[in-house]
Amino acid sequence: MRLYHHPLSMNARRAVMAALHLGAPVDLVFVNLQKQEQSQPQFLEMNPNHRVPVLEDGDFHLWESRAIMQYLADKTPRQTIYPTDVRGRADVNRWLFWCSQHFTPAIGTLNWENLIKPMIGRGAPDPVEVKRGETLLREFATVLDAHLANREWVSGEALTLADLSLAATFGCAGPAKAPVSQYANLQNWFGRVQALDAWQKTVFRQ
Ligand SMILES: N[C@@H](CCC(=O)N[C@@H](CS)C(=O)NCC(=O)O)C(=O)O
Repeated sequence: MRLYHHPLSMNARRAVMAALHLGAPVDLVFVNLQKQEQSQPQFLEMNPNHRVPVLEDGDFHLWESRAIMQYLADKTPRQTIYPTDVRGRADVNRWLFWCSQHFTPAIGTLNWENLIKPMIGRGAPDPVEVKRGETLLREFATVLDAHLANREWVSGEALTLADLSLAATFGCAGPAKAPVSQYANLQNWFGRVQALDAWQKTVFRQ
């Protein structure tokens, strides 16, 4: 299998972390987003949304990072990070959807305004958007922080796809200047994820 990614993409990172943690047989393929390789016809044939990550498994192309995580886990015998019982799986799925719908857009807004826009010459952060991002972040970080008050991991007793997905997003909080230092439970949980090999191996080093 091939996993098309970019090392600075939080969305690609969660799929890469899942692949590494599962020991899935994937070769990483670098897509140069700065050079718009994701908009070339060959790439668009795999993903018309011009985005990484994309997983290639023979003639099957799968996009959407969390769908890729689920697919890789389902293909891995005796994996432990995507429960197979109905409730356990539903709980992980709940957090994966929440991550996609709420948590990532909150941090993603600040990431775009405070980091990416200035970096690629698209102008200064828009204060209205920054405020909107901070309001969203406050709402959702409060939910996750309270959830983690007496838990080590987001779902169940051990690491799951939910942790990898949420941590990939949370990892952008610093560079995105997202105000998250006051969320102690969230910070402690993040420290646990950062100790994982899959996290360490996907830290971007120039
Ligand atoms: N919902 C998608 C989002 C993917 C996404 O936005 N990827 C960004 C990088 S973080 C990208 O490839 N952007 C390139 C572009 O928009 O042209 C997922 O979770 O996979």
